[in-house]
Amino acid sequence: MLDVLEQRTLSDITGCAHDVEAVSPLGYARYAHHYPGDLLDSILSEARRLAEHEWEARSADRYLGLRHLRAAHRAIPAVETLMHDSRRLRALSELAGVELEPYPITRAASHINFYRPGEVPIDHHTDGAAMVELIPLHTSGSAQGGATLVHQGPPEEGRWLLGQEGALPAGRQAEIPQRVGHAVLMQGRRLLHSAQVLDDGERITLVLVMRSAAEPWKDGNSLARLLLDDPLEAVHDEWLRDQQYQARLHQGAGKWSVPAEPRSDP
Ligand SMILES: O=C(O)CCC(=O)C(=O)O
Ligand SMILES: [Fe+2]
Repeated sequence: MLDVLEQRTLSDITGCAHDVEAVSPLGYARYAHHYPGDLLDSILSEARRLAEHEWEARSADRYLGLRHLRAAHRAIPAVETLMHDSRRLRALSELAGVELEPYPITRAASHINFYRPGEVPIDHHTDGAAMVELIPLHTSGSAQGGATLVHQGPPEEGRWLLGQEGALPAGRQAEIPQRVGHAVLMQGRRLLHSAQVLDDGERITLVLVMRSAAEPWKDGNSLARLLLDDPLEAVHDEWLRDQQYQARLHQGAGKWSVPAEPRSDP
């Protein structure tokens, strides 16, 4: 289903042999996605229509400076179709080497990001959820959509450098091109990243959010982080239900229980 163009491991990007917080060895993969053109076209035209009406007034206090439409799959049924497409999920899980599932908190499960010329599209950040798929729906201008910029080091080091220097060393940022027809699967929770400023064009990107089915607790979306974007009543019930689900999963896997055999310490 996917034709991989480029693929890098997390450890190759960060320089760390092991990352206990990672869900997969994958840093990112870029591929030709072959998703149905008419489906993506309908998502794009709905997104443009909604953007005009919905969020212009709220964009002043954007978290991460991002201009985006949240819970896109609720507003646009075609997003939901793509999000739950089992062939897609299988192909992405194969790329990641772990089973991926759609993110369960509706407000944070899919977005459509809008990048305009001359604006910083999104501040440096790590994602809340473990994995995202970035699918450019439309690009224009000389940079043809530009790129996602990824700090090539541990995300904690990148944050420290940002604090000290106010910027990341340009030579250490990987550029992942964002082109229509291609998509990027990225372990954005363990990579500090942002997006290139577009001088003269636009990019509209569909973001489909996922997590590891086996390790759903590897998740940076605390309730506090969700509340930066959403009112409590919009996330509370699903968040609580998911915490209960995770607790049951942990118990089943014995993750929090004491070892069955007492250790014989020397
Ligand atoms: O579109 C991009 O280049 C990056 C988007 C991103 O990092 C995000 O939506 O979390
Ligand atoms: Fe991100």
